[in-house]
Amino acid sequence: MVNSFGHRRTQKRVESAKRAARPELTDFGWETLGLAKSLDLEKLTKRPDQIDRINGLKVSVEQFARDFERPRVPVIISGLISNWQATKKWTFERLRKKYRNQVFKCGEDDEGYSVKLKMKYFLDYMKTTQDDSPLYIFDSSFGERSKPKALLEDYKVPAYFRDDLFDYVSEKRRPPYRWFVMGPARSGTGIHIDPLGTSAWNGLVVGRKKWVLIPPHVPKAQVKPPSDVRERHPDEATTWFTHVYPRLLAEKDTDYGVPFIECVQHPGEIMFVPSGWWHVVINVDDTIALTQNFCSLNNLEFVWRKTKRSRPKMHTRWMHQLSMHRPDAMRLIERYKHVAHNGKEERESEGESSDDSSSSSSSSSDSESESHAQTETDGVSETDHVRIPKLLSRERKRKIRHQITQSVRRLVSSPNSTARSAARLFFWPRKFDNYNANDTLPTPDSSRSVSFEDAVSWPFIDEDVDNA
Ligand SMILES: O=C(O)CCC(=O)C(=O)O
Ligand SMILES: [Fe+2]
Repeated sequence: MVNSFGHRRTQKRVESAKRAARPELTDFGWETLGLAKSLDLEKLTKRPDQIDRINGLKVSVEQFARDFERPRVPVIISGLISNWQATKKWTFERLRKKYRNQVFKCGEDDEGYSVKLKMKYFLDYMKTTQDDSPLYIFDSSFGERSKPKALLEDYKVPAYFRDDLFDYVSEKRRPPYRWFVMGPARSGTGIHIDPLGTSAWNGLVVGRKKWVLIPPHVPKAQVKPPSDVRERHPDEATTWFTHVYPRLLAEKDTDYGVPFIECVQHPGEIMFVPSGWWHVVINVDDTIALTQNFCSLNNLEFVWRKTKRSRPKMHTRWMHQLSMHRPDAMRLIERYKHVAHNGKEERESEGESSDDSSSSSSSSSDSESESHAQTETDGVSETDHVRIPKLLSRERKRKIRHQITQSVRRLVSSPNSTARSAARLFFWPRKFDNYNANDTLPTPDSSRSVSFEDAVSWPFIDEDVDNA
């Protein structure tokens, strides 16, 4: 690496951060693939956007919940960032001045410890990097450190996302939920589903991000880079955009094509990522953003189920707090506890606890679960990291699948409007009408369809069944 950096120590600091964060690249090299030259990011921005856009000043909180959050429809929201101080204060120059000696997390080492760089070194690096998949600041603890804490003053959680039921978990125990995100072009986040069934919003202050979002029912094998290209940059956005994206485009109009939404997010816009959706993001320019994950009444079912299974101790404390402060949430949870078994209402706890109780990891220690969730949340594919409690017998898997299928069948054929709208999560929202549970499911351009059995294999169910 040539030292053309503004600070004398940048090279040394960056090299040591890189060795810690990506030791596997020490021999292979960071620029070996030549993506700085060969990957045409501008070209990615030329494709037509397919996402809904709304003006956040014109859509009420209730409308947003009804039209996007509950049916789990991704959307880009404009109009809600222009009054953030961040639009003035988050320029590379001003951040350099204000936080020059503050460290920010830009990776994680093999033991799960944060790899950090001072703002001044990172900015130096960012300006000049030719790395194939550059370091990326993804810092979830800025709000707990005396100086970086000031960043909290620079943005405001949009009203749509203000009710976060994880606020009832102590700050110490709750999973990481807000990130200051800054990185050069080509940095980004590989394909993943956000942890614990949460949804996310991502407010972009500087630069453009290219997004691809894939519905929850699409199986992991369809969206992950193939193993032969996973050698060097397995989980990086660049690998996805060079190896998976071309395939999805090529197969788009075939009957085996994967449905997806692609779009470019511009500065001033907020992306809403509903729970369960796969997504992958590459920074087209140098970007600065703020993202938060949350649990609301509208994704509670997913978050509750996941938390119960993978964070049992936190779940118990959370339930205690919710029962004291949020009867509305508790009423919903009572409902979720009943799932359909062959048309009969039954307590779900029986099946779940028998799995959990013999678990070798998920209920073994709370601190294990804590660090696990941290890894999950740091932009890594959740399903890669979920540890499966025990090997499930083939018969048990079959039973689980059957139970799920039955409960979803019941859900989609229910005349009750809430259930019907929940059922929309399996399809392309606007196409849902008079659905017959025995049919195949309409997908985006309705030239393709997904079989019912495929549609019920949500990632959060598959990870239990298939990874076992
Ligand atoms: O801005 C990005 O890189 C996407 C972040 C993301 O998807 C996440 O934090 O889960
Ligand atoms: Fe994400």
